[in-house]
Amino acid sequence: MNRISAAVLILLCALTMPSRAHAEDGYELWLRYRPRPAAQALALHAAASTVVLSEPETPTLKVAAAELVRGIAGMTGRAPAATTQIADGAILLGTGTAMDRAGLKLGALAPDEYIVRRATLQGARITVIAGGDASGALYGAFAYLRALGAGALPEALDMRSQPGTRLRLLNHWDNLDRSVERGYAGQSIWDWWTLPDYVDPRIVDYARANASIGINGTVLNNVNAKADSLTAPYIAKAAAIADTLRPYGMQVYLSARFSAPIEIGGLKSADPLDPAVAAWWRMKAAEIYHAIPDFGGFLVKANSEGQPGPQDYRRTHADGANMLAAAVAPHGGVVIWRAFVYAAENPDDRAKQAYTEFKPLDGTFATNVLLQVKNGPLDFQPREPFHPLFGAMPKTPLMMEFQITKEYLGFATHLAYLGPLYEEALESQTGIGPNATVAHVIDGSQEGHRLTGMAGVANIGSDRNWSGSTFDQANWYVFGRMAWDPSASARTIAEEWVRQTLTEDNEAVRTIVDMMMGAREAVVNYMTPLGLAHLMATGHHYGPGPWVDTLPRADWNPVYYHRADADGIGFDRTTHGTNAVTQYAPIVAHRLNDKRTTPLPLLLWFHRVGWDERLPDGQTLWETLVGRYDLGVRQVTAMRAKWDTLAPYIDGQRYSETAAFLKIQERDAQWWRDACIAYFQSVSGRPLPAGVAPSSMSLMELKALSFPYAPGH
Ligand code: BDP
Repeated sequence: MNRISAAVLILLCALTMPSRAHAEDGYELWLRYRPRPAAQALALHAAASTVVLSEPETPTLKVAAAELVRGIAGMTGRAPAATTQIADGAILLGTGTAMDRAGLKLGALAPDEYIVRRATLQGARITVIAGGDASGALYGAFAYLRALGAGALPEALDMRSQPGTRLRLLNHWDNLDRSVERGYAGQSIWDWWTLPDYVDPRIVDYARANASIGINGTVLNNVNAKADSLTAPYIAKAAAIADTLRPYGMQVYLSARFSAPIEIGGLKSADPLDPAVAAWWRMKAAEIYHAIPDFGGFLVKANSEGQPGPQDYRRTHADGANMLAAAVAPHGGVVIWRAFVYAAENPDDRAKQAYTEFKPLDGTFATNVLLQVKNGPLDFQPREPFHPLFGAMPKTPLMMEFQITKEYLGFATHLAYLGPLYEEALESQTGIGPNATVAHVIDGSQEGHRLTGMAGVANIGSDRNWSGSTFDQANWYVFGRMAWDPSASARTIAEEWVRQTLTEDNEAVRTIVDMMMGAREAVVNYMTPLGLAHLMATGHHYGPGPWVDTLPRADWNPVYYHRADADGIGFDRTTHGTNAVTQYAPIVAHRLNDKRTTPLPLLLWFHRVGWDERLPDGQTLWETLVGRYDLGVRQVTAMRAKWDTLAPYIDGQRYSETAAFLKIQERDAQWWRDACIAYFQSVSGRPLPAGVAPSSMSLMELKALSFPYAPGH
């Protein structure tokens, strides 16, 4: 006992005190490194007493070592010393190559891959944290700390992991005035005004958080881009951010406005086949790489929602992408071209348009182009089927685009853990081969691509808690973990996050994980059950607007999506309707073309169903629909009740904020339910099923609600 420092004793005492003693504001995210139980802390003293680098220090190894010191100090009360001596209890940190030279036979490791295991070197029992490269070592350090945080004993550790995708990117929809499109967590964390002279230290914590979950790149600016981002002053600002992120293995990317050669280059055209345009982009790329040698590349939203693009010159998306790809190729960069396109002039089912445009281009893209496809064919709805492009473009690397920020799922105040949504998309069977899931398309294994990636539209802002709410941090977390392993389990990741972020009490963990796992389904139920979509109010997308039918474009109106009338509801996308089903592989199309074999959660996405038609359980569609709305409200009420039991386990600030947000969510769920039932009843003319309460507000009152100052818009 005399070897236990006073600090440890203090920490051990602290462990017996209620966790409420810590004031927590969420800033530390999942990297809290709180004191470990005594037995584990003691084991760590023995097994993690020093940190030794296997090779000369690089900026990345330096931050990896610093993180180990910080984490172990937090968990045990004693910081391991940095030494150069191999002795019992050392953590040897570095690349596998250096360790092999030192006599450890680790074998070849891929870039970003890591091994964490016990080993004997020079007669000493040590822990090895080895990476395929320095970033691999950094990921290994975080994996080690994560395992300890989950209760692992240091002697038992034996882990090896490599990422399933190469580009694991956040997409910030951040504007140069620091507003964030669809952002609900304050202002942009990029303070363009003071950059590059002042770099907010917070950016270091942003980088740490991302590295801890394997995110290795970030697109700094909105896909609805300003050309100004590509001017010299803004390149210098981006370079300052890149310098800060680089040690953490993160690369910077920029959204490029296709018409930039005209707007900031003085050219008359942005035609991708015009040699002067191509030359301008080559020059621009060289200028960027001069300032940011490891610049990742360009993300492009073209010919979508009014953005300029190659089609303005009667060129194809491939012409545009390949011209930019040629500009960044000499520097090792990529072009990430978005498939989120739909055109006002095109009267075809909007859910079909991306496939219609891109499928014929398969095989025509340059080798450094990735096509970034949203998880579903519409637009980040609470539930959509998987996007039919997954599996339909075998010659093109397809990158997944998820939305982490909850534009269509109640902003930051509604609790909706997105792990199940991501998991549902990733484990969807594309039908192009046995067990050919979307995850296997994304990770390149299905079609043999080495260039792979996943992007998440960030929910990060200047709010102290980064994401606008405690539980929205979990969505950032699960995105990173699933980008690393697209086949990972949403539940396992939720539990991992809860233990690091909120509490380790087993009962409380179970309760919270259950809440999280059911939350997205509750949102689906009170907003858009049974395959409905896009019933949100106009513009800001908060709250119900199923009645909206006045917007200039047909496919901006909720009535376009639900198509409810006196007979029934739903969008016929079968072979008798818009034929969208045939965009899927035949085996999938066949199943979705038939009401009886379409999964109930997607019924109205693919089919038009009469109000009185009976579903497999014997209830009519009308009864089922109303029942789902009621269920959604009850599910939120149940979440609130569960959260109420957790006060003893959660620190005051995060507990009460979540409690208040759940109250908002319950009120909003009721509002959604009331509005949708009242509206659909006005259309269906059916009486409310027995025992169902009428809406507390009239349809007229509900329609009159307006929120011109909703955030993020
Ligand atoms: C929609 C958003 C809009 C984005 C667009 C996109 O409402 O703000 O610009 O997606 O992904 O969902 O480009």
